Amino acid sequence: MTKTALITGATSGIGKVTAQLLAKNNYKIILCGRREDRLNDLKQELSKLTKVYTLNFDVRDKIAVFDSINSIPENFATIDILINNAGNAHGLDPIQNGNLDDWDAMIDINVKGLLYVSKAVIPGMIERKSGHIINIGSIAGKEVYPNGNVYCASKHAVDALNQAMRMDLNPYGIRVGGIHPGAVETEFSEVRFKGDTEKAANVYKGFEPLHAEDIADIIHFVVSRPYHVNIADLMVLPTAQAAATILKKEI
Ligand code: NDP
Ligand code: 8X3
Repeated sequence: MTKTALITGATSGIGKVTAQLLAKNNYKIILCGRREDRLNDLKQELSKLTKVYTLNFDVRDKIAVFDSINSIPENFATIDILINNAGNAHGLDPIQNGNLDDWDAMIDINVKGLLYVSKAVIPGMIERKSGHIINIGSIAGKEVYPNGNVYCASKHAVDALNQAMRMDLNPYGIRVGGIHPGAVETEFSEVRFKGDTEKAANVYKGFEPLHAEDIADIIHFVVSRPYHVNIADLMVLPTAQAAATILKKEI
């Protein structure tokens, strides 16, 4: 039977390419994000391949999250797969210089947003006693690096929540797994550096980073395993990266 996947952060990077790959593989897709023009463009592109529905909400807005998810029409309402991908880093400053708005954004989007969306989707999974939740963490959720403070804390929280969800949802046959990428070239660094494209491009100079396609391939692999297989935790790095700050760069 055709499965339905709800993907947060589907307007860019890992989420967008995952939507494209799952659409090619015949999953029905619910695309989520704030940038409505991008949602509409992607819907138009993917509708040639599969059935697509869009939800335009900010994961920080809990009323919008619940209203949006509760408004999903009947033919998309059975969410088999939830990909909790929306998230970003905001700033890269030592803790003493940290910007409070950046801190709020990272905690509110990466942690609370993931919780709100999960809370809205999980009841249907519990009722059906089936479902699969993929939480996109980060190498920043497995280790801490200088100036990464609050972003790392938010992704450590995602790692903890991934483990906690797997335990709490175990009685209901719901699979839960985390994927933790290292450096992936997306809009991530542009967001972190507030639109400074040169600074963002520099992050990926001198080595081959992961591409969004690499993570999308892995997400597709994870969600297409037979039901008795749950890939619980995966860290995926570019070959040039050994740890958050250990990169073999050709200069
Ligand atoms: P992008 O910036 O390319 O994509 C981020 C996505 O998140 C966008 O679709 C954006 O959509 C969405 N998003 C951001 N804020 C909100 C919000 N408040 N409400 C709803 N959606 C939001 O980055 P990536 O694809 O790289 O990031 C995807 C995930 O992967 C993130 O969780 C990130 O932390 C994680 N990650 C990324 C790594 C990397 O090196 N790139 C490495 C490890 C993990 P819109 O703006 O339209 O709302
Ligand atoms: C994104 C990768 O190394 O900037 O999560 O934290 S890193």
